[in-house]
Amino acid sequence: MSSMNSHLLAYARDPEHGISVPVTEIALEDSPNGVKNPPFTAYRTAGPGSDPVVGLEPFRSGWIESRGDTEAYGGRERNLLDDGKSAVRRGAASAEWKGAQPVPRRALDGKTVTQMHYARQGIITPEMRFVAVRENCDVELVRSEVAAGRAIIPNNINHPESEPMIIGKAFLVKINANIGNSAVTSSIAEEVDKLQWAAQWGADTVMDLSTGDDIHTTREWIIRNSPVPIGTVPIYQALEKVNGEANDLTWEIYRDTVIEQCEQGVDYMTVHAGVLLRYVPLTANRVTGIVSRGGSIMAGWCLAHHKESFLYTHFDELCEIFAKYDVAFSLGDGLRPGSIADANDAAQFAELDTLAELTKRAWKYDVQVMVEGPGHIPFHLVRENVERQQELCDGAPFYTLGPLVTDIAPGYDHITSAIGATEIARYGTAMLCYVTPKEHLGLPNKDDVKTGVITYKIAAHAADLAKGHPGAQERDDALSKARFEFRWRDQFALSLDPATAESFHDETLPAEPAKTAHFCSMCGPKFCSMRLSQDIRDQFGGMSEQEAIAGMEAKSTEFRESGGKVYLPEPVLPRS
Ligand code: IRN
Ligand code: FE2
Repeated sequence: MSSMNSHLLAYARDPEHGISVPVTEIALEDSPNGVKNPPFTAYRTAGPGSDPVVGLEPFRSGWIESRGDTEAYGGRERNLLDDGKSAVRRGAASAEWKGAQPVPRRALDGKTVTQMHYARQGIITPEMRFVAVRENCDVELVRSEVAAGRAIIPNNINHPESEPMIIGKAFLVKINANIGNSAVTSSIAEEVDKLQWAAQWGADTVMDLSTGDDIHTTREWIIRNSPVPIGTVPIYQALEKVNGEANDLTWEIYRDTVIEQCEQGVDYMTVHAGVLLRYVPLTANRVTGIVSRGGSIMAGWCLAHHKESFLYTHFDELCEIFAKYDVAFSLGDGLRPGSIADANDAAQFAELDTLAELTKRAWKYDVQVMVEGPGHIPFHLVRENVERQQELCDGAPFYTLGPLVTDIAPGYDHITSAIGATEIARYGTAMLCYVTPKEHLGLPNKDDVKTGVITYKIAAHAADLAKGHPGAQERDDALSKARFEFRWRDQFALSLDPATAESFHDETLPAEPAKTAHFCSMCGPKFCSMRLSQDIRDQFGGMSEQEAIAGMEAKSTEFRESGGKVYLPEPVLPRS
């Protein structure tokens, strides 16, 4: 039996309010002394699962409609350009799509439908209750953190399939996985598969960074199948609409792209509105210049037109749009450092000042905000980043890309960045954007996505432990107990990647009896510290000190008389 089979879909409930939250229940074996181990309940990002061509059930629709502050409408005519390339109409989910074609909703005139708006009125929404069950915390903590802007619940009213989750430093540290096709690779089905794969391994949100053809349809399928919030960078699609000519971008093209994505159900959008014209020269002497894609598009536009960025000058209109759908800002760090040499420089911190100003502007509209951060930062300069952001942005959630603490290990940048990510999360970063082993080298494949997600689960969890987050240690304790009791299957099942743990174990000891054996092949049967300490407990438990000393002397004599060898040959196990 594989240890993954002991992972079951179950529900944690708030019956009084009719809330059911999918969780993963991990069945455990009995301890050797016969004591039962109750199943372990783990936070679940994978949702209930869906057929890609049908999508998930829009279970939040009733919550949204019953508030009476939204209307269904036909959707914007999105035949934006005459070249036909960007024409997008309703029903664009493609011929193979078998699910319902959702009709977009928006706030009624004069209404704001953001979770921040409700929270500030003292209203507790079902979304907040869902989050409280998930986080195992008081719903008032959820409401008050959202009201204060210190946490966000990204859930566009047009993504009713998504399970509400919260990003904020008072809660579990979250991770984001980036997926997306480029012009040459992967199909729609492959992208949906990547989404489900990332969510299965623990991505709390997924960003669709698709460029190239079918961008609208790919995103439609991803959203309809996504139990986690979906983020995008709309400037990428806007750039496609002007055939890659950054200079041809206009506010109108950008705005229409944003509305198109709001109607589809994108939950948060990266907006690089802090790249101001006067900051661009600050990057001139950098080792790696501007490494952000969105940042370089906007810097190029500002220079070409010698004008302030339209994202900055039209920011209030963006806030009005986001307030109608409950889309959250992820204020992009377009001037983040792309090398150790450029860390914490004038350009980076100038942009952060502007992101702080924009955070407060968005809050005036009750629009939810998180702030993006770096990048490449040496370890000793990491902490300053989050402390500065928290101070300037009045506690708005920080969302960082790593940071990588060295530049010298391409191929291993999931590791160089997880080191920085752990440190930055420990001091209050709320969400970590994963980095895969392919960073700087190529488009990640499925294996890279999994490696990135697991690596970042480790970073996020290590930070939860360091923060003393309530309950964070329960899984460590359950796994360690299983390890000490030689419940190998439970040890695999409780691990972040059961299949890998089990296969590594089985590489040397594949036989079924080894799944309960009191040793593994690392130290062998006679030199297993866990086994020895269990023997000690068995022999000396309940003894007086003198009895114990006498017992140990007897053991030491036995050890010397038997030849005094630490390494003895491994016994041969029967093969199954
Ligand atoms: C996160 C923090 N800083 C940047 N990120 C992510 O990087 C961002 O959310 C997006 O997924 C990705 C690419 O952003 P650029 O290169 O366009 O800035
Ligand atoms: Fe980089």
